[in-house]
Amino acid sequence: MSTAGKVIKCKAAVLWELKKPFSIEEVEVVPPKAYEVRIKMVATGICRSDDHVVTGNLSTPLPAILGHEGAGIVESIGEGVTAVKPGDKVIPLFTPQCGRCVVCKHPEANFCVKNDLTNPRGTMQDGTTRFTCRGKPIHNFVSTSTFSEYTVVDETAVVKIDAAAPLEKVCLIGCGFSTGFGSAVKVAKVTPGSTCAVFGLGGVGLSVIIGCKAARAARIIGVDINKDKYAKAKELGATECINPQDFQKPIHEVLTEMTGGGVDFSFEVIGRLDTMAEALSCCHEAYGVSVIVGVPPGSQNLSMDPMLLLTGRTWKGAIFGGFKSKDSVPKLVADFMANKFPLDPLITHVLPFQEINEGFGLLRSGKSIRTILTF
Ligand code: CND
Ligand code: ZN
Ligand code: ZN
Repeated sequence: MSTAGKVIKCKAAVLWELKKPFSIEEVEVVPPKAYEVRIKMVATGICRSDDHVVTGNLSTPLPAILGHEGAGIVESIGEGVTAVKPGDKVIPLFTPQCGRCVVCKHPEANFCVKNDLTNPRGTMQDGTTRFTCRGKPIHNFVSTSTFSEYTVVDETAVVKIDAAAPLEKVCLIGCGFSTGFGSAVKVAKVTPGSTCAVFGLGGVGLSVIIGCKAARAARIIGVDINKDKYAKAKELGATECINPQDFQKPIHEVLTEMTGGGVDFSFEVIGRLDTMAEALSCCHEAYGVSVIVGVPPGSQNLSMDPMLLLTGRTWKGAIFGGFKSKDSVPKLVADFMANKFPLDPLITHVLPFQEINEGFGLLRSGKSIRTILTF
């Protein structure tokens, strides 16, 4: 029996309050309005950005259904939707691509003005939400809300992918993989023979390493306080790994000495102000490029010595690896299908969706890289 045009009752993980576990609830998901798409989720990864919402580091209106790294199948479409049809395999896009705004028209930029990150409303483009639970409206999260059996997204925030793609793997292309990989190949533009330092060896940091290796960097130094992360980092291309806690001096001094003056490219993939400063300082004073990938704690500032930039360093940052989402995601899926990069090493755990709190526990304890929740 078709569900198109009807309210769907299904399970979703609702975050009612900060610093509380997710609550698996029955929610109502209303049909998509014009230019919207309702998706049956098949798999979703757990990214640290979702946890940043739980801790309060990343602000978004609550109660909300989080999750931004998913893949699913279109259940129904609203009026006027042309980009996808029921049955299509799709990836929701937490950075939309409307195709019409000044950012979408810019050849390099990807942070479409329709994003819900800078001033999050936690709604669809029309300012309302498609979820209710126990009679209350429940907010969306960054245009995606993948921690639900069904979700509704704007047509600008979803893209069709190869019908043969394994959704329980390519969901990582919805955030972690693309964010890390693009930060190396598109934002930093890592060059052959270069030296790179990657701060933070989680799912996103390891994807930076995959990107540095693909760009044929000669030396890739992983930096993490959890030594359990080193084996996987080396498997994916790190040539050495170091722990800041093993040294008496700041890690940027250690890296500057190890590399005879500083690395070519550094990446902060943790989300801390101190490591952002260390990553900037460890790149070469005359030509180093440092990229902020980690999401910093909200409303905190970092003071820095402008001399660090005056001598020639470049300091950048990007959302979603600088990729224009609609243009890039289907190509990245095709590249994965053509074995151009791996995703399997990033997946350490697979759990049924109902065990979402266990999945977050694995992330917080440093035991997982990516946990995939399956529906
Ligand atoms: P995850 O928590 O898996 O990895 C972070 C790693 O950093 C872990 O291996 C930690 O052991 C390590 N770490 C923690 N503290 C320190 C420290 N002081 N020094 C060295 N290492 C440390 O996170 P993830 O890989 O899922 O995400 C990484 C960051 O990227 C996080 O801040 C997340 O919010 C952000 C992000 C950004 C974007 C984007 O579009 N820019 C998209 N998604 C996630
Ligand atoms: Zn746009
Ligand atoms: Zn993410």
